[in-house]
Amino acid sequence: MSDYTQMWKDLGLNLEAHDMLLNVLGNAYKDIYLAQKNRPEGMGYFDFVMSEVHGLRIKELLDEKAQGRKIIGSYCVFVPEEIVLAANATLVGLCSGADFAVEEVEKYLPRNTCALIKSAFGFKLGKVCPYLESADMVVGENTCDGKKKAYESLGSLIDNLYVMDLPQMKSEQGKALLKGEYYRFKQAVEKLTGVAITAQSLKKAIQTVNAKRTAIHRLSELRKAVPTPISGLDALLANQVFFYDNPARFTESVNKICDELEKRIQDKQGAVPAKTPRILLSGCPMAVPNWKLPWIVETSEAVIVGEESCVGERGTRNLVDESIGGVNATDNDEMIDKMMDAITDRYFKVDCAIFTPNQERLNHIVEMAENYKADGVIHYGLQFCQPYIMESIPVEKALEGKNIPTLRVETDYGMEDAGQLKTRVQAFIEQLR
Ligand code: BJ8
Repeated sequence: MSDYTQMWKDLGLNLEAHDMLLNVLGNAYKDIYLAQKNRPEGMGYFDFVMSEVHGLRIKELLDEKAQGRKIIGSYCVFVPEEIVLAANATLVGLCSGADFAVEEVEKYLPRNTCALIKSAFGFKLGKVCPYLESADMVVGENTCDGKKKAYESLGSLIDNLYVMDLPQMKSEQGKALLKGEYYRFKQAVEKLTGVAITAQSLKKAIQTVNAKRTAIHRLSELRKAVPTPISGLDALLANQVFFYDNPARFTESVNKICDELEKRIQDKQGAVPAKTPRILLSGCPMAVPNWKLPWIVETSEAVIVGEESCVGERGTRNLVDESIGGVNATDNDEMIDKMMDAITDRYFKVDCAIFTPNQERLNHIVEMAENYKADGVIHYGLQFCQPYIMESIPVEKALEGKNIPTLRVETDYGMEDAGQLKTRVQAFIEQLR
C-alpha cells in the first residue's frame, strides 16, 4: 500500500488511532478472509479493495472532490443513490462494524445503545473514518428510535448532517411521506452540488444503480447451487463493498466473479463439500469489519448461502422501473415525477424491522430459506436493537411453521462472547445434520 499519511493528516484523522484500527482490520482480514481455502480468483479484486479501503478509494474520492464533485455519506439503505448520482455526486456508506473510542461514545449515548450506532459515534470521536471526514453531506434517517435520537447528538459533532424522515407504516400516506422526503432530499442535493437533476441524468443514474443490483442478484442466484460455489464470507464482502466502490467498477467486478462461479458450478466445484449444512443469515446489517458471526458459522463446518439483511438481499432486492423516460420524453418535470414515483415504489418495499406491521419481512425470510435451500436460519440481532430483536420471535414462529430450524442470536461487536456463540452455533449445526 502506498503511503497515505499526508492525506489522512489533511483529513484531520488521529494518525495513531487510525494506524491501530488499520492494524486490527488487516489482521482480522488475514485471519478470517485470507485463511479461507478454495476461494474464487475474482475475490482478488475484493481483497485489493479491502487493502485500500482507507487508501486508494479515499484518494479517488478526494480527486473527485478536487474536480468539484460532492461526496455524500449515509447510514441507511433508504437513502437513494439514484438521486445522488443524478446530481453528479457520489454516495458512500458510513455504517461501521467495529467498536471504537467506547468511553468517549458513552459520554454521548447510553451504554445500552446498539453497537452499530455506537460505532458511528466512535469513528467520529476517535477521528478514524476518512469517509466521514471526506463527506460534504452526511445523511441520517428517522428509522429506529436509537438512530433517530442519536442523530440529534451527532448533529453537535458534525456540521453537515441532513436528517431524512421516514414512514413507519406501509400505507398510502407512508408512501406519500417517503416520496415527499425524496423530493426534499433531491432539493438538498441539488443545492449542495449546484447541479439541477434532469430526466436524463436521473434515468442514467437509475440504470447505473440497477446494474449494480442486478450483478448482486446474479451472484445471489449462483449461491443457490449445491454445492454453493462461494463462501458466505466472500459473498458478504461483495455486499459490503457495494457501499464503497465506484458503481460501474463494482458491477464489472461482481459480474466477472459470477462468470467464474458459473464455470465452477458447471464443473461441480463448490466452496465446500455438497453435504455441508446451508445457513441463511437474517437480521441486523453487518458493516465492515463485522465478520464475527459468519466467521463462527463457516469455521463450524457450515456455509452461509444468503443474507436477509440490508447488507444483503433486503438492501439490494427489487429494481427501480427504468422503462420511464425514453428518448421521446419531452416534459422534464413530468418525467422526473414519474421516475421519483418509480424510485419511491422500489424503496418502499424495503422491509426494515422499523415498519409495523411487517409481515412482508416474515414472508421474505421463509421464501429465501426455501429458495436458497437453507437447512436452517440464524437470526442475528445486535444487542439493544429493539426492532430486530422484537421481530426475531415472529420470525422464528414463521420459520417453525414451515419446519425450518431457527437459532436466535443476540450479540455485539466484541469478541468476549465468541466462544459461547461458537458452542451454540455448533450445536445448532449438529442438529441440522
Ligand atoms: S433499512 S436495518 S440500514 S435502519 S441495528 S441502528 S435498527 S438499533 S441499522 Fe438499518 Fe436502514 Fe433499517 Fe436497513 Fe437501529 Fe437496530 Fe441499531 Fe439498526
